[in-house]
Amino acid sequence: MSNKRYNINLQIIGCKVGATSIIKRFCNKEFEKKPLHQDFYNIIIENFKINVWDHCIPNYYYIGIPAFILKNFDGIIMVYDITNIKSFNFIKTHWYQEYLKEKSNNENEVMDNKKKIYDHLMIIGTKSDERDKSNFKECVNSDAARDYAHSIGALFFEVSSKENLNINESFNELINKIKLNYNQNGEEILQYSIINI
Ligand SMILES: Nc1nc2c(ncn2[C@@H]2O[C@H](COP(=O)(O)OP(=O)(O)OP(=O)(O)O)[C@@H](O)[C@H]2O)c(=O)[nH]1
Ligand SMILES: [Mg+2]
Repeated sequence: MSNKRYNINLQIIGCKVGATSIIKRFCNKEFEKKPLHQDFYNIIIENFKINVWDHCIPNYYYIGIPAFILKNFDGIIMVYDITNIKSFNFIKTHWYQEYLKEKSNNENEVMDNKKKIYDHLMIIGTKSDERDKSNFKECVNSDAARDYAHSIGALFFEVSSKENLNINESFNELINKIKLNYNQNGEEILQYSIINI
């Protein structure tokens, strides 16, 4: 195993749903009722430094995702609140559509400039601890959400930052998938080779 350290950059996308709490639970092993915003967090796992970026754009719901957010990350995590059906639908109608648009732009750049393509998407439904308490409220159906995520090739987890449920499992699965792009020494394997014709 190499003694170098490699970066894995993840971007979390979520507004008023519990996104920052997920990162804090994973990187800082803590939960706060009102987490303060910080642009990025990290945690070292073996010879990888996992950087998780948390861009807080309050009017996501109105303007969509700025292109820069979807570029050049190894993994994108889209978060909804299981007690807020609108937040789940928004992933389907907006964020995933923006992701597809940027992904296709990025694919063209990859061919031109050998830039890395991000290909790893995970959808997380958070506040799973609220499901039993929220019988007064309709929650996002787990099976339907999982089916949707899998239909677009995304990993899917329901988690609770408050109760520390499934947080490590979800990140580990995403990170392990991303690591398949690295060889045994932790060096990145070029995903695309350019062929001149
Ligand atoms: N019950 C429960 N509450 C949670 C959980 N995660 C976050 N919360 C609460 O949800 C609220 C929003 O959490 P944040 O992590 O700040 O959410 P955010 O999506 O980063 O919000 P903004 O940065 O303001 O857009 C806070 O009051 C948290 O305490 C969870 O797993 N369970
Ligand atoms: Mg936040």
